[in-house]
Amino acid sequence: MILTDLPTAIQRSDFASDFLWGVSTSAYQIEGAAAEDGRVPSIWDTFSATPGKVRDGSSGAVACDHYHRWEEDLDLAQAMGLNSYRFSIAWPRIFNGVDAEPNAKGLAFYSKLVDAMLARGLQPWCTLYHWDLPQYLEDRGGWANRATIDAFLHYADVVSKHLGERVRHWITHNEPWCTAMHGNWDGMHAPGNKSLPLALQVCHNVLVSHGLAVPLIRANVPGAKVGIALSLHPVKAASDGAADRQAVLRHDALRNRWFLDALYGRGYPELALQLVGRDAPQVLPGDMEAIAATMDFLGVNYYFPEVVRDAPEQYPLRTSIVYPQDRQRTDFGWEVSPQGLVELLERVARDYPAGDLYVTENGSSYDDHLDADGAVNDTARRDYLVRHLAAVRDAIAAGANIKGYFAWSLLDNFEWAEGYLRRFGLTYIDYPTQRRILKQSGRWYSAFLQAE
Ligand code: IFM
Repeated sequence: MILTDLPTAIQRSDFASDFLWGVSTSAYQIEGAAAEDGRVPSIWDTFSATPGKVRDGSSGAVACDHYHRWEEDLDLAQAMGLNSYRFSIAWPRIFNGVDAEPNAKGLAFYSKLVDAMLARGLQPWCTLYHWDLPQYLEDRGGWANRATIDAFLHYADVVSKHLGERVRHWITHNEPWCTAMHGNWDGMHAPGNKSLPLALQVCHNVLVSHGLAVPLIRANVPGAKVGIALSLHPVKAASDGAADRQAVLRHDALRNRWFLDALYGRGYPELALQLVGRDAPQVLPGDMEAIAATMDFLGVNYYFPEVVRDAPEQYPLRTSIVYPQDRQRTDFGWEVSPQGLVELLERVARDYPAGDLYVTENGSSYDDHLDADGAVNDTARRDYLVRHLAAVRDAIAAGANIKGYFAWSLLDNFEWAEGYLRRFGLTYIDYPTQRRILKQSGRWYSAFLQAE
């Protein structure tokens, strides 16, 4: 069946029959139950409790109460017709101290969650680190301390052994740019530091922990596919001028190539190293080889392109992000550019050809409201979804090896420094009652997936 009321004619049969259709979530953003069953504080509990850090003063203490409502949430994902589900493990539920034994209750929660996914025909995609570092590790220097690499490997070892072959797809880290740069350079995220050298060291250590985890997970889980999810942005020049076009190269070198080049065995880009100079991270012998561990897939998280201009006064990139007036934007102010996704996927497929590609996040934030009849008519998000699926289809037609798409997100949730002010869900959460209401976008995705 072709759905005729769509802005762009698109149907599931445009994609391979084994294409993965999913949604993404993360532990701190949805689970709540922050002090239950032995969970200890993460850096996000500390950060949220610090006045002025989260815009509406909220935290993930309750969030979507998914820790108690997980069955309903997985039922919803199944009813939508999805065949995969991306979630993350809360590290502070698994270990409550540096030398602690694994917390059986924490492991049991994810074990039953994975079993419930499998029972519903949802392929589990497990992310090990989606920003909720245990606070006790931050107290010892966090990701800047190489001991955290060892702690991560121990955590990855325990979790991958416990979940075993029930989980075939593993993502080590979600968006290391955000972990490193928002957490430690601009300070917008936990732990809220403001130091470029610190951020670059964190970034490096996170990537080393990724690379060392890849063979470890493979050894524990026969047949495991292991990758990472990067937040990538096509970078555009603010003008046709030569200076702005050079600015694009500098911005791209740190924003995208820092990760891609290193992961694909080319080391950190020379241009980026020149720009950061003495602030470059300490790299130990063997680190770059570890980071370049061959992955089975790359996860691409895409939201919007970045437009930059030459800005000589800005250290270290000498670029500044600009926001042209003439662009369509979400209510969050992010540019809506499906073409950006086509270009990004084509570029990654062309320049970094090894392994499969998955869009592991893509979505939009609008200020939704419940209509009088109890519906949420988020037509703009529905259109965003349709147009970005068309972009994935077009990138595949151009030769990119894309095997799946995960919409961000199943539920409205705790949007980090924005608290609950931003809604990204295909499902509306009425926070006072915790009622779940599938939005128009979610209903469209479901109809698209279940069309004959
Ligand atoms: O909510 C986040 C998610 O945790 C990581 N990627 C971007 C999303 C929207 O900002």
